[in-house]
Amino acid sequence: MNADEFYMGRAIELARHGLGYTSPNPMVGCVIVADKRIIGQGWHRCCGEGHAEVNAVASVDAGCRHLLRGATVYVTLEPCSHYGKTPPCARLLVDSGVGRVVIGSMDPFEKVSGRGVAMLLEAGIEVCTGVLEKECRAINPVFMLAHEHMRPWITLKWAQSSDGFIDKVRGCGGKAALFSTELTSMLVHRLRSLHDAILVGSRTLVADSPRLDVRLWHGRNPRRYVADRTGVNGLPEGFEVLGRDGCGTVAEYVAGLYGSGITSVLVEGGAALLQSFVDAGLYDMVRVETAPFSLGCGVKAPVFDAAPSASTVVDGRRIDYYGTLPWYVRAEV
Ligand code: AOF
Ligand code: ZN
Repeated sequence: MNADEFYMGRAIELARHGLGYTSPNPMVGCVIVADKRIIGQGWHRCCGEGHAEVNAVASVDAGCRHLLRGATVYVTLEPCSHYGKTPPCARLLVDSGVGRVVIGSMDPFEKVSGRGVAMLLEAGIEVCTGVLEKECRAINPVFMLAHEHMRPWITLKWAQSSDGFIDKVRGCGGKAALFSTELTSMLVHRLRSLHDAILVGSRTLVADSPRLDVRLWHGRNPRRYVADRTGVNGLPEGFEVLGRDGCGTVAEYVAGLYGSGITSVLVEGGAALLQSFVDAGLYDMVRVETAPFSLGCGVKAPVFDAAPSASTVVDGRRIDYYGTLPWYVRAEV
């Protein structure tokens, strides 16, 4: 590991502190080095607030500010060049007089995408790109995918009995079976807090009245959407409706969500809606929790044939993950 990689590694650690609070913005970390010492560091804490570079520059001690001139800045994502909710970071770095900027990954956001680097180069700053690029991209799987593929990251999630039934009540003579425990529910609430939106089918919503919030975890509640092609009666308040305009395929749901600024969606059921996503191949990660008992009857879980990418057992429940696991999910297994 060389010095650039060492300091970039520190910037990556800092970036990860933003988990759960930056979306739809990326997690970004920044370290400022002068005379082989870290004189400033920061990360993007929350969407709408200062970017990583702003926080890093602000953290430099009054007695060290003169060291900014000629300093090296390590940042996990290309500094922005646009006026969004905050002014451009590339301009801030130019005005601070830094001598060199080391960048981990480029920003795929169309308003930045290369313009941040151009702004720095025009000002005569030395720019080095691609340091720990893979690791820096991996901080933000959702942000990268959403901007590169113009659709939200899609997680499918369900819980089932050991004999593959998903439904607790209907079709089983009213017998309720709780697949999850308090601890595994907490993990689900954590997963919810890491998505911009939750999507459920309208019949599931009316039948189960799920709250779909993050009450067992600290974090942001996702926006709640219901897929309702047929105009089901009695939908609860607080849900945005998809599919009423005749756009009722999962691809159309996903396009509608992206159009509303959603960069990640957790699909929580019912079985038919989940199956449509599976059949369309529209998912990035799938989480299946299997309880250690059988139901014998009920609604069949989605048919999904794949080898898990990772598995774990919590409270006797097997949790299988399929597809791509972001670092903050891999940390759980
Ligand atoms: C950076 N450093 O720490 C972050 C960046 O609306 P704004 O002003 O918050 O801008 C959001 C965009 O800025 C976001 O889509 C992404 O392209 C970039 N995020 N850039 O230089 C940061 N969070
Ligand atoms: Zn910025």
